[in-house]
Amino acid sequence: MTTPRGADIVAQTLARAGVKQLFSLSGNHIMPLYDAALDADLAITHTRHEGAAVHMADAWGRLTGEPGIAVLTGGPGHANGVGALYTALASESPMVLLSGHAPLRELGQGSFQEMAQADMAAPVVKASWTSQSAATLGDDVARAIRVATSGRPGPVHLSLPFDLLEANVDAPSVSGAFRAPPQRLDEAAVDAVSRLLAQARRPLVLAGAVMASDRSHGLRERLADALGVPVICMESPRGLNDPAQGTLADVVSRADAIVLLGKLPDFTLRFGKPPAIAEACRIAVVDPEAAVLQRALDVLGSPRVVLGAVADTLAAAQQLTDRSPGPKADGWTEEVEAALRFRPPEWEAIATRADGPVHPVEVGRAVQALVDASRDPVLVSDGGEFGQWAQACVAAPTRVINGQGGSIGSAIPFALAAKIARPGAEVVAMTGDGACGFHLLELETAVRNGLAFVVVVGNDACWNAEHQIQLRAYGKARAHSCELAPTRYDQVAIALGAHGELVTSAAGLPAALARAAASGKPALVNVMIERLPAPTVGAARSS
Ligand SMILES: Cc1ncc(C[n+]2csc(CCOP(=O)(O)OP(=O)(O)O)c2C)c(N)n1
Ligand SMILES: [Mg+2]
Repeated sequence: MTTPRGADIVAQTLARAGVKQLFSLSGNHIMPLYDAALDADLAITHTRHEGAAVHMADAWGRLTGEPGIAVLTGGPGHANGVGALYTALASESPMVLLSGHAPLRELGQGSFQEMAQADMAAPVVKASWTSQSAATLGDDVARAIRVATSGRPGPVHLSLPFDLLEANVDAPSVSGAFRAPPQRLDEAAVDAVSRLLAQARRPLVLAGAVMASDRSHGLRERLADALGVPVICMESPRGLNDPAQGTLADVVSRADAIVLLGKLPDFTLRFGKPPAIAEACRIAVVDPEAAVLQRALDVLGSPRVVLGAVADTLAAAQQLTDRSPGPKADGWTEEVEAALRFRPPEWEAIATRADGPVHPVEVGRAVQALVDASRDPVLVSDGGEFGQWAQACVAAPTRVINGQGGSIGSAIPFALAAKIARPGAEVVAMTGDGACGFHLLELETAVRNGLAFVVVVGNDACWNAEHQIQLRAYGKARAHSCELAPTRYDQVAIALGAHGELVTSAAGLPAALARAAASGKPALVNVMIERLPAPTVGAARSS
């Protein structure tokens, strides 16, 4: 056998870790990796923008629990991908960004596309570094995967200098595990958390993104059943005002005991200040990071925080499920479930004129029908006000949303990755017209790779979320520069080889969605919608 190159070590280490799929945009610095991918049997989905490749790796991480791998070229390619890492970080998604890099031997001499790549990625990843030796490239890759998947999962960046990828390696190091053992809650803490919940009258468990029903493989429901306590996963930058969670703010403000299970006490909880969380509420914080426990004490105040313990979210949830004293049955859980399900009753009566722009609730209704008719539906949601309507109106067992980072533009890459991860799934992405433009050309990637999914664009010809801020903050006369053209994104889709539908009335929506789903291609349904502010479900109930 010939002596392997550094690039072969990287590719074979990925293969040993179980990786089969890379998301990439090519470039000089990473062509050795493309070559090595052949022998390591790694498929490459080649995107049209580096940000899309990172979003795809993010969606892969969330949907499979295995790290998504993005491979970008050095310098500007890397820089183009960095912004998308923030979405993965905020959604606790395990993924690794491998970027080509100027050769070590030329650093400081003005090498082609030389850039401080690790420094650039550092603020939006768990760990970021540049490999320093070809012999230890395998260790670096193993460490990147281990860090991405352990504790609070998240993105990791590793820069791979070109000279290391090309170097022949006689004795590669093969140490380094791909997984770290989970951090378990100590038994005294299991007892204390169980007792706190059992003694409370209105207890809640608020969990971070990894406890979403699909990502936790139903552990969220099992924990709630075992404890007899509502377990609520918070994934939205709207936080307590997430319109997909009804009147969540109301039940959280009334809770007398809260366990923050991998949930940061951040802006989404209004930093726990009363009345968001009552002054008298007792709070336990279970988190993979010791630093978060300290932050929770500072933010929430020591008398309210009765317990802090380090543990991985899923491990702790499983321990609490196994040890729970048995369900309580006092009506509180039912009350909370009803609050989360609550939507303003007047939404049911919403019906738009036969010829007018469609109300987002009607779009949601039609998409829900498609979701309900599917065996394995995956809902993707993105965009400003339309994204909020989508999440409030459509429920699906598996969701990939742009998430707490609140960064727009990821819908089409997410849909693509979802279809690769789950080939049998019916993937439906709902996105605003502004957000869909970020990565619209990835429809060509989908066509090229034979991936069929449906993108529903809520087209209000506007960056409406920002337009609404202008209306609220500065008044109608000063609302400017947020208009978009009422663009025929459906025709763009057709030009790219995808299926396209234009919908200008609610009546035409179900048939257009059905044709899109049956087209066997990536499909874009361009729905001209009413330009409305995002729903405020909690406020609707109290008014
Ligand atoms: C990467 C990024 N850029 C800008 C923003 C600010 N932003 C949030 S929503 C929004 C408007 C989105 O427009 P569209 O997708 O059409 O949704 P709409 O609000 O019109 O329903 C903008 C510009 C952001 N959140 N993320
Ligand atoms: Mg819009």
